[in-house]
Amino acid sequence: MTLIQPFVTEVDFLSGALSSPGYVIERKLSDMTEMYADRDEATRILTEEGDRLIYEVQGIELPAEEGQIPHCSTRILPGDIGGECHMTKGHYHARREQGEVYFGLSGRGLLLMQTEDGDTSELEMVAGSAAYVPPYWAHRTVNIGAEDFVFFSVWEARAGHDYGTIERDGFRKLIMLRDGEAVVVDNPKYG
Ligand code: PAN
Ligand code: ZN
Repeated sequence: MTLIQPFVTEVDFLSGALSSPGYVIERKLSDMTEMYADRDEATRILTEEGDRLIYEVQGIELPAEEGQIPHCSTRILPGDIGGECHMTKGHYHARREQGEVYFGLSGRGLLLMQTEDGDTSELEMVAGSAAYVPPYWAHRTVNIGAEDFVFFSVWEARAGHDYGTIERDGFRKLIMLRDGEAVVVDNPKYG
C-alpha cells in the first residue's frame, strides 16, 4: 500500500478543468469512428470537415491498489454524428463487480447503461445529479444539450476498463437527435 499525502483539486464546473491534472485525454472522432452507427457519415466528416474533438478527460493519477479512489472530470462537446449525439466510448469495468459514481457539473447528458444479461437504462443528468453505476453495468455518457456536458467520476482503483467488449458489440441503445430532442432507439447493429 502506497502512503499518499492528502490533497485537494479545484474543478471548473463549466470546462471540467482540474487545477493540476495528472493526465489529460482527448478523444477525437478519428479515435472512435467505428463506434457511431452511421460510419459513412463519420468518415465523410473526417474527410471533408477534418477531425473533431468529441470529449476530454482530466484525471488524478493514483496507484492501482485496493482502497485508492481515482477520480476525473469528463467534458463532452455538443454535437452529433449523423444524428447520433456525441458520446464517450463507454466500457465495462474489467472487474465487473466494481461500481462508480457520476456527478453532473454542467450541461445536459444521458447516462446510458446495460448489463451483459440484456438490461438497459438511460438516466438523465444535469448539474447536481449524482448517478450511481452499479457493479456489472457498462456505462457511456452522451451530450443531449447545446452546451458542453461536464461531469465528475469516482471509482475504485482496481476496477480497470474493458473497452473491447463495447468496441466489438456496441450498446443496445443509441441516443439520436430528432427535431432537437434526444430519443432512445434500438441499435440495429448491436452484437
Ligand atoms: C469515467 C470514464 C470517462 C470517459 O471516468 O472513463 O467518462 O469515458 P470512457 O472511459 O468510456 O472513454 C469512468 O467511467 N471511469 O471508470
Ligand atoms: Zn467506469
